[in-house]
Amino acid sequence: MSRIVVVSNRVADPNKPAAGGLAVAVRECLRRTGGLWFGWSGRIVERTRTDTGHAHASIQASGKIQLATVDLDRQQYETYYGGYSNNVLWPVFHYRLDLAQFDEGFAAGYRQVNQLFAQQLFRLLKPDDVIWVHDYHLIPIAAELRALGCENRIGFFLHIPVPPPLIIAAIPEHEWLMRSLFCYDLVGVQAKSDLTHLVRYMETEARAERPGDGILRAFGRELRVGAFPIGIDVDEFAALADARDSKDMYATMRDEYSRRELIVGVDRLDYSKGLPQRVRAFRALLDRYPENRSRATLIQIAAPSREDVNAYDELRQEMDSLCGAINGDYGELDWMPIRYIRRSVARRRLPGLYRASRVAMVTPLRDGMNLVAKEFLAAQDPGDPGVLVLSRFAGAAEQLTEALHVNPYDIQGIAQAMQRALTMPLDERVSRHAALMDSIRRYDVHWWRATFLDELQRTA
Ligand code: ADQ
Repeated sequence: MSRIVVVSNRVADPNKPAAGGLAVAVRECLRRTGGLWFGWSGRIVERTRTDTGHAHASIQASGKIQLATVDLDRQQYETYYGGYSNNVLWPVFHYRLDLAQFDEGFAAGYRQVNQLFAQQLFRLLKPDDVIWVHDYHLIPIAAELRALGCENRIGFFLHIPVPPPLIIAAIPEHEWLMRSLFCYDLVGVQAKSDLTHLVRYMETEARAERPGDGILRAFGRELRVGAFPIGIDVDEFAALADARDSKDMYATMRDEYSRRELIVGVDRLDYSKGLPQRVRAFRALLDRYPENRSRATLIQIAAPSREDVNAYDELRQEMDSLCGAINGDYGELDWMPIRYIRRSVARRRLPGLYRASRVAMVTPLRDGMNLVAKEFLAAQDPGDPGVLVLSRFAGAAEQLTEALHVNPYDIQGIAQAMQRALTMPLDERVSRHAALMDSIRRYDVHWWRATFLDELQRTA
């Protein structure tokens, strides 16, 4: 069997609990088959311009998995990662052209780091390796590998949404990115709506032909495309829910909030996650349905990320002020309406928090998938489950049709859905949860890995 080579921006230690969705999924994939995981070490080192191209990846073994990592210097980090990845591709792909900072220096740094990664990786490849590249940081790496003579199968999975064609076309380098995509054998996206946008983009901007279903032809190459919605490891998450840390968390929460209904939100502190809208909706809930005062508590966990990006600083200030105002206006000596915690919660404790909550708010303005929605469901007691309120603009909405769907911009609509969730009868909660569990079990992370890799193996 071919060796699997996973390439992602960051490489995580497979022995430590993984924080993000991508890290969880990749670790799970490599643990089964073994293989090589290549990417940035997360270190920023001092380096002169002249020696950047010659640095070798450092290699470490972790069980059946080999980890190959490359350091970046400050300028590379600021242009490739902070600049092009987080200030161009992330906002544009989340429909936020207003936040994009198109800067030639960012584009140059992005290209240079992708070239550097390709050079380092190429040295480590064997002829029958199957290469699986992840996410927007690395779109051009296949083109760089092909330029070096790499003929391996290369697949690409995009974890974030794909916006409509004219939004992508606003990126000054979009044609170059599109040509780079055609150097892959398979490009996977999360949702059907993403696939529709991607195909339309390639037809209109590259005049791609469609010789068959899921096949695009342009620039003398044939590319397969498909939607592969990412899932979670349901059994692993359920086992976490039954373990000590989670049970302790559950007991603490139930003890602390014995007279309250908990509404929970767990996100990265990111403008795509719809956090201010959610907090405003909670305020509307207290206004419109006053029976929730002294009764409902919103626990919002928001892990800081990309703190050096300006838009994140503004979001942080907005959240501080919104949450402070609600607690000031509505709080009682024995009741704080919002517990806003700007930190991450250890993964092993998360299921306990989810299980103690009556409602989960997953209301991103745009999201590739959103794994928190699936994790919340997996952590519930099937006999007395909580209710998921889900943005119709999360990729997960296509699959999780029995959740309460909301428009994340509609504050009153979200407040109504919160109220409906808080008052939903047990039999309805149970039947919705059972249907949702069927879906996340069927399309779990094992399904995702196997389907993508099978499809990649089938490419010519
Ligand atoms: P993210 O934007 O990071 O991922 P999401 O899928 O919701 O979004 O979360 C990823 C993981 O991080 C989950 O396992 C979650 O439990 C964890 N997490 C998030 N916030 C946390 C917090 N405050 N404390 C502790 N853990 C937290 C990107 C895309 C998504 C896509 C994933 C996977 O933006 O759309 O679902 O990749 O493809």
